[in-house]
Parts: sequence; C-alpha cells; structure tokens
Amino acid sequence: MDNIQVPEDHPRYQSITTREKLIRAMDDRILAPAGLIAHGRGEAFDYLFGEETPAPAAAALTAAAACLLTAKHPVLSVNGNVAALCPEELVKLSEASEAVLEVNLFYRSLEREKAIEKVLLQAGAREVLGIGEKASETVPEIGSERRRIDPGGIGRADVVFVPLEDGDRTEGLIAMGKTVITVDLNPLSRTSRKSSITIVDNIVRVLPLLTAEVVRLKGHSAEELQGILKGFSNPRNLKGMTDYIAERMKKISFKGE
Ligand code: PTJ
Repeated sequence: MDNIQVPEDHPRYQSITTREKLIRAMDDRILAPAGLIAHGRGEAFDYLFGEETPAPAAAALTAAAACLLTAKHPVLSVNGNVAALCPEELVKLSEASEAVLEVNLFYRSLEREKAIEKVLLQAGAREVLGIGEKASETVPEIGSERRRIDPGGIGRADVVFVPLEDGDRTEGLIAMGKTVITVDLNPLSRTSRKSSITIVDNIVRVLPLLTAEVVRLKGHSAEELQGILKGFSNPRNLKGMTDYIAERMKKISFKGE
C-alpha cells in the first residue's frame, strides 16, 4: 500500500500517523489484521480519557514498577500491536527492569514471530524468547496459540507483563501462580479485571512512564517496595478509572437547551 502524506497541522495528525504505522506493520506481518480492530477499540477508550494519562493510572504505574523490581524472573510478553507501536520503549523497559522479552501471539505463525523478533533486535534487544520450537511449554486450559510459552521465559517467570492481552491467558497465567501486569485502555475488559495490576492508559504513554518509575524506585528497599504492593488494590484502581470516565463525561457533555 502507498504511504499517504499526513499534513502536520491536521488536528488528528498523531492518530492518523499511528494508524499508518500500524497498517505498514500489518504489511510487514508484525501486526495481525485483527490488531487494527483492537487498536480502534483502544482509540475509542482513549478518546474518553482525552488522550491523556488518567490520574488514577499513577498508582498502578508505581505498583507495576515495584512488582517488576521485586520479581525474581520478570518477563515482558510482546504481541504484534506492542511490537508495531513501541519496540524501542519496550527494550528500554526490559533493560531498566532486567526483564526478558518473549514473543507471544494469539495469531501465531513462525513468519510473524520472526518479524517481531527482528523488530525487537533492531530496537536494541539482546535476546528474544518464544520463537518457534523454543516455545515448547503450554499454559494449561488455554485452547489458543497463546498457550505456547518458552520454559526459559514465561515458563519460569514469577511476574509477567502482558499488555493488550486477551482474558484467557491472563486467567491461565494467574492459575499458574504468576503475577500478571497488564496495560489496557478498557478498564472493563476481562483482562483488566483478572490481572493483578492493570494500568489503564495507552501503551505508547505507559512504557516511558513505567521505565521512569522503575528507575525512580530502584534505590528503594525490598520492604518499601512490598509496602507499595500491599497498598495497591486492582479492583479499587479500576473503580477509580470508571469513576474518572463518568466524571469526565459529565464535565464535557453537551448542555441541553
Ligand atoms: O499479535 P497477536 O496475534 O497476539 O494479536 C493481538 C490482538 C491485540 C489482536 C489480540 O490480543 C486481541 O484480539 O486483543 P483484544 O481482545 O482485542 O484486546 C486488546 C485490548 O487492548 C482491548 O481491550 C483494547 O481496548 C486495548 N488496546 C488497544 N490498543 C491499545 C490498547 N490498550 C492500550 N494501549 C493501546 N494502544
């Protein structure tokens, strides 16, 4: 497909440019076609937040950073949407948190796994797990291709970061005793509700904020980090998010005559 020139003064410049980036990623086999639909759903929620990080996300970001820092074997799971949108930021988070990167796809094919591995290596990753036969273990009770995990990565992980996920694997990973951190613009999704820590915000804004939070908390003691985790409640944070949307809707709603 030909690239279109988006005028920089277009009021939706950022949104249109991101869409173009995703379309190109689909042509390169990084993004699954359904990833475009998932993105549209995310954009609709982002509109409700005014395309800014909602205030209650701060507590989830801090808890997620504390969780990554207290983990023994943290893993960042990468799907097509995240690889297409922010590979460099993902690598930066992996370096700051000493977490390994593992490709894990719903629409799994060796071609897509290799395309995503390539994009991560180009972004500076030293190693990418989960490619082909390396994903030799399975998450029990999951029927989809997402069940395949790398024994050296998600298989042995105690904390798994699974942004833009579907609910099934979140439940499967939790049932395996793992702590799951997710990023989802939809606070009502099954993934959001089932995860241990849900950051309700756009992945593009979350990754730099989360990396900065990991760096900020690095000098903190294990007790302080545990204290942060004890003080965080995911259901309470999600309620904060839906209340935030309701309040914002009231503020911006049209005034009837
Ligand atoms: O690359 P694959 O093969 O693993 O496939 C990935 C997709 C995303 C297609 C697959 O996981 C899927 O179908 O996901 P869902 O069930 O549509 O869920 C994606 C969730 O991510 C939705 O709740 C969206 O609101 C949310 N979302 C989409 N874009 C963003 C987002 N959340 C944060 N930031 C975004 N940019």
